[in-house]
Amino acid sequence: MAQKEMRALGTAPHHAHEPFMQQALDAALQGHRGANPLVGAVLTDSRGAVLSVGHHRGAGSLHAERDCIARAQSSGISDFSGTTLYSTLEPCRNYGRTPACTQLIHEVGIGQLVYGAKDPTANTGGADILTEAGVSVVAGVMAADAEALNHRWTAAQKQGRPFVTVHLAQSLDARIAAADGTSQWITGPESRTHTHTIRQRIDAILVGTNTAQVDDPRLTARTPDGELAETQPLRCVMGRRELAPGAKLTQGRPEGDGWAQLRTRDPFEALLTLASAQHNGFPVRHVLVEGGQSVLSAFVAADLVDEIFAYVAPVLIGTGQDGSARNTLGSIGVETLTDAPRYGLDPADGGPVTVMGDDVCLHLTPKGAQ
Ligand code: AOF
Ligand code: ZN
Repeated sequence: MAQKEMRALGTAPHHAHEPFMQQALDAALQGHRGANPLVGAVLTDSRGAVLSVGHHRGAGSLHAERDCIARAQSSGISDFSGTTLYSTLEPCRNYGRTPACTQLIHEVGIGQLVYGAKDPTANTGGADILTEAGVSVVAGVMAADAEALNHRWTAAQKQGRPFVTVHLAQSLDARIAAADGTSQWITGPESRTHTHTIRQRIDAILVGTNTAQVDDPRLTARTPDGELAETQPLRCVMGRRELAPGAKLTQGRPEGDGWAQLRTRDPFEALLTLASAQHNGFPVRHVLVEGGQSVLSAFVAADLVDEIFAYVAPVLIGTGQDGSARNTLGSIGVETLTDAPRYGLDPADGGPVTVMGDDVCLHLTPKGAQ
């Protein structure tokens, strides 16, 4: 009976797999964007009942397939022979920060693999290995949705650069300071706490030399009580101007010891330099750009923004009496509205709109991505 049902599911048309793949896509959205893609997985038994659901929680944590299999195991399942594993991404073949999923899928004896998008990196080939190992493989189920999910991550991979998350903290009228330069604090403590959780999961944080001089930020990841978090990003400043001696981001250490200066105004060049740098034993694959105006504008103008967290505070600043204003962005090369880059609401990682204390956090990703 079970054998017969297995055969029936094994030859099922693509659309019969779609509800499970949709569930895996929904699970993937619970992860966060960055060094690794969003990936979700669902395990079903031979009758099509869902046994477990998993997702990837960012670089260094279990891949979605491992998470899903581990959850099934902890609910007492040990015989995987009649099961089908749905994964939004082709299972990885290589040992990266974590062991290869392909190997585990084979080891536990999963009968069938159904996946959405092919891994766009050199880590592809896992599906072929599994086919050779006797696992029945169905490729490309809801592939367009699975690819759209990581559209910008894939673009970053193809360009050989880190994924870029941008942080904007501004007044309702898109100001980052008042006429006299006062800027602390426009957004409230809840927004700043959220920023610090992001600082903990990135590889590098980047500001311009002007911000380094004017604000003298520490660029560390801190807990709400001000303690240093366990993992710290590489602190980076971009631009040619030399840092003031004693700038806080250096922590009094020599360049290369926890901080770096990228002596360029070209954001792509800065990213390529970072891509070949290591931090905490791994390549830099996720950068948080925090400001200021000229660095943010350069990244936007070069279409190098993959994700935005925009913290908007309900405060109006206007201009100085002379009309001067300190805005989030300067020129981004847009002279006519049709050229203005548009962003879509990002359903991943907490969703597109979150109230944080008195502020609203908008989570956005360029149009074309999901
Ligand atoms: C999967 N499932 O959930 C993810 C995959 O450094 P690692 O070990 O985390 O490996 C990262 C690479 O693995 C990443 O570049 C991509 O090719 C793949 N991501 N693969 O099977 C997952 N996140
Ligand atoms: Zn994997």
